[in-house]
Amino acid sequence: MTKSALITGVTGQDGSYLAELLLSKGYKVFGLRRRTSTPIMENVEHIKNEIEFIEGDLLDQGSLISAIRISNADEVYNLAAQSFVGTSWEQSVLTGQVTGIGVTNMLEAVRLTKPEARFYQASSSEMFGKVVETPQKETTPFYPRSPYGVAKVYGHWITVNYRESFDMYACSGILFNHESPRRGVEFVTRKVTDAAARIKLGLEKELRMGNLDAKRDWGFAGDYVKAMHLMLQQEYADDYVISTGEMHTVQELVEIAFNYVDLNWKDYVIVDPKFVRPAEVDLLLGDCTKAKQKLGWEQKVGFQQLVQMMVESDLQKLSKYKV
Ligand code: NAP
Ligand code: G4F
Repeated sequence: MTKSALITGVTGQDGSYLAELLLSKGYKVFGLRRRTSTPIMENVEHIKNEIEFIEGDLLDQGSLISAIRISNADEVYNLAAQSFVGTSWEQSVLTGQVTGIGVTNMLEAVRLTKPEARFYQASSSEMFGKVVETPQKETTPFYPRSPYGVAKVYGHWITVNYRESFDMYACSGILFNHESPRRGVEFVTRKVTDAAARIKLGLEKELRMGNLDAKRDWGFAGDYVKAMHLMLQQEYADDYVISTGEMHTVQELVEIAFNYVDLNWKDYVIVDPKFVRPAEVDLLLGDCTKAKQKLGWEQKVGFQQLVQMMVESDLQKLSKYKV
């Protein structure tokens, strides 16, 4: 029988890759989309006729109940969030409402409407924040360092709580940073690859950055959505860290991107305090042994290949504007 899935955040980076994956597996895919004055469809333009869109918002309980009713989803992937850490200091209340309470709104919609549906929550390595052990795994205590991280900790624990209280099949994927050509341009990887391409094409002269010493465990979004799907195909619901197990600095990211377009990054990059955060997460490094052993998940795309893929994509997108 055809399975159906509801994806919140379908227009985002992960939502679009997950929709592609589920469509390729024969799912009927429903996507929760916010009403916007101008549609934001770039990431799903190529599959928009295969997805059934339902208008709704994580802050509007009625629309979530309707979405579960309309989709009759066997699997619900809650990917929607105010997902940019930087903005979470400027819009801390909204971030708490959407990224935190929004998870309870979604869980309640499932519990009241189709409690047997399987539920995936997009938890984050940002919950580890000021890390208390390295590498970080499922049992590592959380120490969030931003309003976003705090909201994600709430979303994580409410998911565990619904699993334990109502016997729902609810999983949290604790995903480390994952990127792609579909990443929003405010995130550091895409900001750098977009700028390297612009500078190469004569469209920009410099790149203003924050903390170049921050270290992250960066993977490819296309690999990571496979883990989300695998988590909902197990006998029991559980939580899993998904990561590459490799850490790189922001400076290494900059070097790879600028080298790819034959430029010396030192000639263009300026450190600007405007992009330094009120509280920084200095390093994140994941240990995904559990996911490898229990889900059989593994990453395919390495860091250098990922950065080069993103620069190449930005060069292609921008080449028509070359001066
Ligand atoms: P993204 O590209 O920023 O996508 C976020 C999605 O959420 C967009 O579709 C956005 O819709 C939607 N959204 C925002 N507010 C909403 C609301 N109030 N109601 C309904 N939809 C709303 O994020 P992503 O990188 O794909 O990440 C997916 C999820 O994984 C997020 O929860 C993120 O926090 C989490 N996560 C991401 C990473 C990572 O490295 N990418 C790592 C760990 C966890 P619009 O298009 O209308 O803005
Ligand atoms: O790319 P970022 O903005 O990602 P961040 O803060 O790690 O959050 C991302 O990953 C989380 C998983 O750990 C997700 F949950 C979250 O939704 C999001 O997808 O910044 C990465 C690092 C930070 O240390 C930041 O301070 O890069 C540093 N950085 C240095 N200069 C910069 C910049 N970040 C941005 N965005 N812009 C800069 O100019």
